[in-house]
Amino acid sequence: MRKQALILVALAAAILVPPAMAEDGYELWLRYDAPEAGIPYLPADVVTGCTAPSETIRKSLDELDIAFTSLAGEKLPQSRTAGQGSLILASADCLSSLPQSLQPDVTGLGEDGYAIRGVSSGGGKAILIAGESDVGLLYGVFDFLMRLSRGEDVRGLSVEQTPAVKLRLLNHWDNLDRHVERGYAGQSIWNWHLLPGRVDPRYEDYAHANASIGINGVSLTNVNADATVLTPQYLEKVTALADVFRPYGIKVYLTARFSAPMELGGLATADPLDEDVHEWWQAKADEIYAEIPDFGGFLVKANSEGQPGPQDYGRSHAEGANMLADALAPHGGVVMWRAFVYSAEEPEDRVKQAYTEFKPLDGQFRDNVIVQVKNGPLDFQPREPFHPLFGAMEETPLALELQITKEYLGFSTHLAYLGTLWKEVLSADTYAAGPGSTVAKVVDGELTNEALTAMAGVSNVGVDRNWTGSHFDQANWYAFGRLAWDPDASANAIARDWAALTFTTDPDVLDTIVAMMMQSREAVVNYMTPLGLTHLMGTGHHYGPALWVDDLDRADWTPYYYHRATEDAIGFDRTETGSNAVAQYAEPLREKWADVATTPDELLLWFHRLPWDYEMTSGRSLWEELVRHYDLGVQQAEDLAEQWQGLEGQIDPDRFAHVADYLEIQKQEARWWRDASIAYWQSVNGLALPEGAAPPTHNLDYYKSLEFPNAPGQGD
Ligand code: GCW
Repeated sequence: MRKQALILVALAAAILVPPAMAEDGYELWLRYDAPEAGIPYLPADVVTGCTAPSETIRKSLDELDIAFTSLAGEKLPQSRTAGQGSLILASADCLSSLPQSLQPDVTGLGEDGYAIRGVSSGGGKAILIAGESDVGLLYGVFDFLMRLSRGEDVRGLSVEQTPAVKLRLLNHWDNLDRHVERGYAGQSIWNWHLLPGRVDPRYEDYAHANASIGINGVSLTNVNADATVLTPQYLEKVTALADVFRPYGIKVYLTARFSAPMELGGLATADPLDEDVHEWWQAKADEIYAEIPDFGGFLVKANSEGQPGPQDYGRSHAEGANMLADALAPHGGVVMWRAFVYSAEEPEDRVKQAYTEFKPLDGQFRDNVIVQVKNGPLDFQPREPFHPLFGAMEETPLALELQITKEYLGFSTHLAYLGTLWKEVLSADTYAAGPGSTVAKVVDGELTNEALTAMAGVSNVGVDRNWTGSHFDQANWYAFGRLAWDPDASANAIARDWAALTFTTDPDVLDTIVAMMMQSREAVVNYMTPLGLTHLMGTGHHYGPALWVDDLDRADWTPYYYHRATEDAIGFDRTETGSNAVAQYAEPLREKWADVATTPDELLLWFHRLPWDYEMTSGRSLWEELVRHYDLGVQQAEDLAEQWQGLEGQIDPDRFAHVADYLEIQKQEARWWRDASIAYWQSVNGLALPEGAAPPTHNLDYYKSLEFPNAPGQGD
């Protein structure tokens, strides 16, 4: 009887006590897992200087509750007066209830800046987190909590942070039907059909994650825009999202389809110089701001890849952008006008066209226009030189657009930490105003003294439980925020911080994970597009190799356009004897890249067309060097998988297995890229494989026969 009762009790307990939740990545870098050695400091209580806390301050207090419950097992008590060991929160609007001696000077921190420092209180020490604005304070709270959960001893801390870039945006390429162009993490998180009736709690979790890394703007919709989002029916939905984001300091932006006045307003034209068109946009802006007073503005892709634009009416990009800017100006909104323009009819080298188009417009844009330029002149490739517009526009603010989603770097399955790619761009010297004129200094406005500065990242977020499709792709979202805040931050340090927050603070495990991340992007370059090759991916979906494609309607969408391989030579001549794209760069870069001898190997075939037997600095022929890079890439992919296997038991099992499966896919696809590339090059150059190199697993026809009609993330 007694035994039966015990069994019953055990059964009831099993039913009632839920099993510990497995880690699934939903918490991102905000798991607030206690560090191995415990948190080094536990505040006695929390004190705010607010008499009536704003919603943002309340979010800061909530965050402390969430974090300390997890880190220390209980919330911090809230006190009215600061004493020894207190954690004091203060912002300009949240000072008055603090004693005079503890009221910090928060001026000069900037609108989003914050300080964290030790102060004397109650005869002992306390920690003060101060922001000029409430959002600055929120950022400070996140920073403090993330330091604690990485195991940092925060007691002696003296931090002062002001973001280098004013607008730090995610750009979603999400369609209204929830398909995400170039999205590899499932459908769009915006459930337009159910909004505004159902405001999914995930929207707040998303805003929370963004705020934790300083992101302060979100463009909700695809740049291949649908005017429908500007209808009253959809604006109501947008308003619901803006309301969720506001306490987190995040503004909403929309993509504006240039032909909207015709599609929605019934006008006969969308000519930016037409009075009715101007009035239509003005009324639309007024309508939006009536509901969303802090609306950020419009992001526009015009006259590119089939999108309508001012050139349809013989007007310039500046005339188009200015018309929208005038509509937004009375409300303080900005226009982010994309420079990703190129046309199939235009015989000029595609990588030159944006510069050719925009350089003459320098100085013609309104003050609230920022021209948004991709990191490279082609299209988010594994490696490109920096875009020549950086440094070339002295009177126009330029935003840097990066792609967080990995359209050209193996979708979500390949591990490719983009921190290193982005740092390569940010630290590239444009020489625009002499040595040291880095892209970072253009982007943070220092070089040309711009007040309007911005960085945008094409989002990799979808409805997948782990948000980004793969666990490691969360690092790219995180790194984007960190670099938009501080372009001088190191890719290595960011990787380490992310890994410590995401997986574990064990230093040996961290060493392995960071080493994997730091080599991952170069591995992708090696097995996909080494030595300056570019854009060799499958047509449309961009999945896998398709080097042989040379017969599309648009030549500039074919891999052949970029590699131009013949029996004798390979590469795109961008020197004076070719397209002369080098002339778009300042000296001494122009001269350096025009000369094959001074062009670095990694950009060689981007700028030069060379015979297969060209002797490289290594002493090997170009062909041998190419094959060596493919082999190296495959080896690196294998190493990644192996390094991860070595962590078994030190990472929670579900995430460990998920990552391991993806690394296995990457390994196989790296080999596929190498084999298909070599098989194709051999069919063109007729050369034997260098000694020791393995023949491709299959023949070229096999690789050509592969089709992927349902590859994710395709455009229209
Ligand atoms: O990389 C290309 C993508 C398109 C995208 C375009 C752009 C949104 O293949 O899908 O369109 O860039 O940046 O506008």
